[in-house]
Amino acid sequence: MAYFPNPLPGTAALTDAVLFDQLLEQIRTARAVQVVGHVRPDGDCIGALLAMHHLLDFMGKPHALAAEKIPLSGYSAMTDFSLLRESADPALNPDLVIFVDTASFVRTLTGWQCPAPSIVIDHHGTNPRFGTWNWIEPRCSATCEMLFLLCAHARIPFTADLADALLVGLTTDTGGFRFSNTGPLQHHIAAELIAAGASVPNVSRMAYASCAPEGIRLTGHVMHSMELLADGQLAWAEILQPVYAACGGEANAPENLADTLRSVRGVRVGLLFHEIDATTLRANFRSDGSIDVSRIAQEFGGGGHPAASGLTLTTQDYTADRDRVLNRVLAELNANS
Ligand SMILES: [Mn+2]
Repeated sequence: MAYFPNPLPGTAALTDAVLFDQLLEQIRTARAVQVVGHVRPDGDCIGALLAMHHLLDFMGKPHALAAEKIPLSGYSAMTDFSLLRESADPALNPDLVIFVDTASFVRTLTGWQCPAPSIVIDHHGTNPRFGTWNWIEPRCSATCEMLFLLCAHARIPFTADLADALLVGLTTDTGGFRFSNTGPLQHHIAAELIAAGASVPNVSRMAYASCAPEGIRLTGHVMHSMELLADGQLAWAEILQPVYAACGGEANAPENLADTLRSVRGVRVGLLFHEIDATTLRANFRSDGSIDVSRIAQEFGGGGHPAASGLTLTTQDYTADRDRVLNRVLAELNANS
């Protein structure tokens, strides 16, 4: 098993030894820990939940893992994926809660009250720091990158399972090491994780080659129905209820479907709308970096990263609210042309 006693190049600036020791002390002195991720957990969130599971196992702490609406995905092949639950464990009686990759408390568990002091570990710059202890690091590409730093600091042995979990998050939140959040450090960490036993083919298959057939049809629909505005700087599409109904619902939609829209030449913002049901509109934003889409999402109650963000609206009029968001993006493009 691998240890990382020597800091990798670039980790020193991201490693706050005082804070890390404080967080580890809270875990060490806890009796039982509930770990919570965000609704519809993505690869980074599922990787972070399972990485926390391995860390807590190593520290001998009883724990439970929860996130709502876990999608049907290739991640189910990960070791101990079956430990994930859609709600908090009522029998655990935790005295510490750890939130991973959760940009806000409303994106956690419906109707649940946090029963204990909490640690928030997240890389979304829009995070309001809703925990008792907050480690928010927008310079990290993934929450799994943060957990790599924490585990390395704690001298946790990097088993193949832990390395796999962290590599899933690092791979998916960097878009397969293609996004602007990818630098030398992300490649260094990936190299260390692979050396520790992470499987690149398994991670790639789970993240990119486990799509439901209906998910490919949804991708085709988005590609086919895409519309361009603002002289080709904005590419947008929508998945309306009948399309979702025909394709088995949102659970079949591939993660990062909106990236497809951003990939068109000359596009600065890709915007994908989902008509989830009669009163729910969801939107995903992707930017080339020239527009901070996390600020726009935040204006509508959402959040995320400058180049990748999202929002969920309760709506009485889907089309009117969709156009409100579209016009807001068009205004931003005009103001920054
Ligand atoms: Mn993330």
